[in-house]
Amino acid sequence: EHGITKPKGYNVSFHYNPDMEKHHFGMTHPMKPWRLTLTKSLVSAYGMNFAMDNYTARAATYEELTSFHAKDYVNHLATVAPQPQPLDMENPNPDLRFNLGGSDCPLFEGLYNYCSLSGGASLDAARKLCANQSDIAIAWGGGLHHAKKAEASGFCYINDIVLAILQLLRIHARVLYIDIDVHHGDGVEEAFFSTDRVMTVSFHKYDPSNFFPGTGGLEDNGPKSEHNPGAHHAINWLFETIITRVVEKFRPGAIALQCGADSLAGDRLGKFNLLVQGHSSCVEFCKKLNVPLIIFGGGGYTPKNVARAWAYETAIAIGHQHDIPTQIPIHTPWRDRFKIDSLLPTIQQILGEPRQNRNTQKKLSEIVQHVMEQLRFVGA
Ligand code: TV1
Ligand code: CA
Ligand code: ZN
Repeated sequence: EHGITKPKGYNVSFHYNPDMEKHHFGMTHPMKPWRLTLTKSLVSAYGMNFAMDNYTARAATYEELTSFHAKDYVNHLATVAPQPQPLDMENPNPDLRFNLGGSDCPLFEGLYNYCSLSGGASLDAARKLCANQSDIAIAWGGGLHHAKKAEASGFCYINDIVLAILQLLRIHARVLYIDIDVHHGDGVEEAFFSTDRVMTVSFHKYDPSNFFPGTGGLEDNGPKSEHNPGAHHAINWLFETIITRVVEKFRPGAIALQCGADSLAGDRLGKFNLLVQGHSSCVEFCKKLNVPLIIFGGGGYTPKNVARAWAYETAIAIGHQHDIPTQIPIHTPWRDRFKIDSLLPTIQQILGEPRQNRNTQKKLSEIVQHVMEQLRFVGA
């Protein structure tokens, strides 16, 4: 009697594999694949699965992984032995092949399986869009935006987003990538630096000396060469104003949206101020653009908040955000883990005292101004 039904002629697909959550980065590591279990439990408790096509994602094949990643890197990932003990920030490993085995990217049991499952879900999602069988395809297990061609970085080993965008490019002339994780989407940006068929827009906290990965400043708009068609196709930072103009100029055939939930208030790593309402309004905005949309997860280090955001964003995708009760259903597994029984807690409930907004109006208009100038170089 949840009243959640499927809208006629509008398809949402949900790509998920419960095996992903069984993997552990280590006790003290902030990345908890278990947050996907919590997300799925909320999505199911609300009955949202009745309004979508649900798929158990398969693992990406070696051929699929090497459609972007270097073979020697993927071979190493497939064969390397797990570390006997994970390292932490106090005990770094001085000799890292492919940046693997340090504190950020530990070599844990089943790593290759974890990577292939994340990649497989995002690839399945992309293929549903390409086959015109979904209008919105969701892969919360993906969004691992820091992974490079032959290097792990920032909790990311395989860049499932790049794999998915490469699929979308088979069908679509131009793909827009948007990234609302609190960190800079450097791996996706770098992968498409020299093409004008993918525009990457990352919103993030930028503080080169104190915040990972330190890239993604305003001047970082793609290599500035007359002969590089990728120039001016990487713009960072502010949502509606910017995305509206970007879409007008770039006219993407599909949009790939990374929804890292570490930009939410109360995140263990992010230290940002967004409510689920603000974070998810980005999803709502992208949905209204009426372009095939693929949605990925990403960061998010306070599992209860991650689950709230991704469940609410799933509700937006299926168009039920206004008719679901904001009280978390009684029969939700692990309901006590949510502490506050609302799906949409207030800033007072999360932080007590809200954080000060240290972006000045002047700085914000400078950013918009700068982006608008860059956009003069984009499109026909
Ligand atoms: C083990 C145990 C690892 C505790 C890592 C926070 C830990 C961090 C840990 C951590 C941590 C980072 C750096 C330092 C660069 C390194 C999924 C000089 C309490 C997409 C990745 C952030 C974010 C990496 C990933 C960052 C994503 N912050 N405790 N590590 N070196 N790494 O700063 O964008 O969300 O913090
Ligand atoms: Ca970002
Ligand atoms: Zn992040």
